[in-house]
Amino acid sequence: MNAPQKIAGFILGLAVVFVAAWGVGATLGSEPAVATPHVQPAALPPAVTELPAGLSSTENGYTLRLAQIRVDAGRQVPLRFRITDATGAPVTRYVDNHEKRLHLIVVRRDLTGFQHVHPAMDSAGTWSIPVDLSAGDYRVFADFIPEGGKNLTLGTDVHVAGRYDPQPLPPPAATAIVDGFTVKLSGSAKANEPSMLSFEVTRDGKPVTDLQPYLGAYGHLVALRASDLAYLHVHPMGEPGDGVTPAGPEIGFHATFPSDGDYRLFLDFKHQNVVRTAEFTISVDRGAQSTMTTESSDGHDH
Ligand SMILES: [Cu+2]
Repeated sequence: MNAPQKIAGFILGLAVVFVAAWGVGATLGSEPAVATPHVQPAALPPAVTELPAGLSSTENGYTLRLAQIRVDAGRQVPLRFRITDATGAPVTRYVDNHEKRLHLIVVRRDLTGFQHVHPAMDSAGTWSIPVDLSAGDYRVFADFIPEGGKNLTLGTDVHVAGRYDPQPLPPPAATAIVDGFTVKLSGSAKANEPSMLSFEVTRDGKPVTDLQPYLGAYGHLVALRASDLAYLHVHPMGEPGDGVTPAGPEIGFHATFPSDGDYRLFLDFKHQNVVRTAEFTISVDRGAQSTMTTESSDGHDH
């Protein structure tokens, strides 16, 4: 044995002794002094080990690469990018997801200027789409399934030169108005628990019951964490033509928010061939951690 091996052996020995002692202590001490009767193991939130989507430009070998990371402000500015695989080659084969090969979300980092678009890809694997950009830093998300892979959302920034006046996040509100449509959000969200969000669409006080299918559902929802623009995968409840899902006025979604705090919701819905986006700020509660204190009202789901 050389010196490092001896030291390593000594440390390992200490560790074994320590663990053994700790085990004895834990066993001896597991009477009332250690037990905490109010906290039941079932009340603890499940361990969330995966980071939310969209925080990284590269994952599982796939990388989102913009042709330019600095562009000029303007309307219909061409945005070009590639998704490359582990060998550095552009990915040209994708699996349709929500009726598209790739969904591109562009939003300024102050959560204004949201755009959800579907770029076109050339045979070399370069995607392009015109987008509207004002001065500031934008987050660009590509949401796709590479052939033979799993669903990924990669995110990267594009910088737009000019004077930037960042907007404050609007406070949480249950109602959003867009182009004469009123959209009301109901449902509360708790961190690390499946949450149900329901949106009711009305116009001139009347329920809208002739929504059109958009991306395989009556609505498409993107949720972004305000603090870092983490991107949540949100799933619509039911789909057009399944015999049970109405074409409005209610549109329902499931989501699991990875933490408490503010999130911005962007609901796309289609009516008379126009897609509109209703935007909301939602404050997500701590959830499981806070339910350790006894709550008297149960079965309350509004
Ligand atoms: Cu899309």
